[in-house]
Amino acid sequence: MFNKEFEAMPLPKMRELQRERLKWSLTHAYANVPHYKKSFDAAGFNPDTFKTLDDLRRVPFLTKQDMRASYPFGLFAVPLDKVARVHSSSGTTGNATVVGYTTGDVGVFAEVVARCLAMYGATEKDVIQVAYGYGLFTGGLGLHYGSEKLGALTVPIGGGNTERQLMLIKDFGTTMIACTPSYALNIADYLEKKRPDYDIRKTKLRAGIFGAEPWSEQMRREIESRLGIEAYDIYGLSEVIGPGVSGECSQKSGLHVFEDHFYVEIIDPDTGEVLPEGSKGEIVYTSLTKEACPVIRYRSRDITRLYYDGCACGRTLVKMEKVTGRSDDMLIIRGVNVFPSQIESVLMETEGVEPHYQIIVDRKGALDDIEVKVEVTEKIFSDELKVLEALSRRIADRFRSVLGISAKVTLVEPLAIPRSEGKAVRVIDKRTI
Ligand code: DLL
Repeated sequence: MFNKEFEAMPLPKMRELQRERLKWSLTHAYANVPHYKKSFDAAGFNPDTFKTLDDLRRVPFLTKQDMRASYPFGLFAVPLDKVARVHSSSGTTGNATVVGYTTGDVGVFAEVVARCLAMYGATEKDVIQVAYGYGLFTGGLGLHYGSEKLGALTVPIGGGNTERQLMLIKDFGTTMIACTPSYALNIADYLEKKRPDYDIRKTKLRAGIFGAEPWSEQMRREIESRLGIEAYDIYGLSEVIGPGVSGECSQKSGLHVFEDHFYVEIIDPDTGEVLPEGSKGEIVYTSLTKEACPVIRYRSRDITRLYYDGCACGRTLVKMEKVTGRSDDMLIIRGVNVFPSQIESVLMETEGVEPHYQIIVDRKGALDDIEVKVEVTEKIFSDELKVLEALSRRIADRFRSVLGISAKVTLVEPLAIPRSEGKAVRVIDKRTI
């Protein structure tokens, strides 16, 4: 264990630690963030009255909309000169979610990722190739600092360029690769189709650190057998810290949540009621130590279940079931979070486009594939082909720059998209997970 004191802490001691830290976090948020002052006051909650963990139920939730409305720095609880880093959850539009970290928060981020890596059996002898995107996305830098904290040799290659990934695996003796599970499958496809001469089993690669998007047990088996490695799950979300909120131990039977930093509850997504132990529902997070950007009862929209029945690995930390669904319409396309409403706003600012569109998500080979069908006006549709091509290229460029995704844009004639009697069917997700 990377930090046995916390990872194997006796439960009564952990609950007491959480109680103390919760009190600090609530007080810190209330005193320094106008949003929390306002929402706590409106709910008649004063952190001074916080006594037991159950008192948290009296505290209002924080939603993604609240975070967006506070763009960019409205939820920061410390002055900007104390903020050492920012990350952002998606795109570059005004409604992205921005999170800040003090130097202390950056240290916690590295610590929780290092704990995950140690759970997967990594030590300072490992060579960890970080193939998550670097930049505003938390994946690249998150894994990077965690790997350095562990003392492993860290290879900051970033996402994409499969040929180069394969070259470094061989030349640098990479033992672990961190990337999205769909990219791992993409590497397997690439090897089969383009590099039958490259025997990945003859390299030192022995494990993968996969997350940022849902993936099934079936995908795990496929990755493990095609690449000849162990596939481990890493989970997290920018609002809470990034990757490293939880990770899988060698038992591969749920992800341990680092409860000394994150307090978790499961609620009914419709009523907001806290559900009894073991129930499936939406997981809600409260940060216990975050200085720059405390989150209090953040509604993740991720659906899971918590297990409090101990683990053969010796950790006492609660385990969460693999996340396989969400309670909102957020799509995760190749690891990038996209809301249909963001696609809509790009379309709405484009001249000649009708407010009728359909988003079709599928998995082509290993990678997510997205097509946006857009109705155009009669006038545009009867225009020359090159006018239509230029328009679809312009829309695709906007998707790339605003949302960070490459989508196929298909322009269709007026009325081509089926109208529905009730809610319009905007998204057709053909992926099985
Ligand atoms: O995806 C952080 C991350 C980076 C996690 C690298 C793991 C590895 P966001 O971009 O804010 O942060 O997206 C967070 O992605 O609420 C889940 O819906 C989904 N997600 C993340 N990890 C997993 C996972 C990063 N292991 C959102 N399994 C979350 C299922 C996941 N879903």
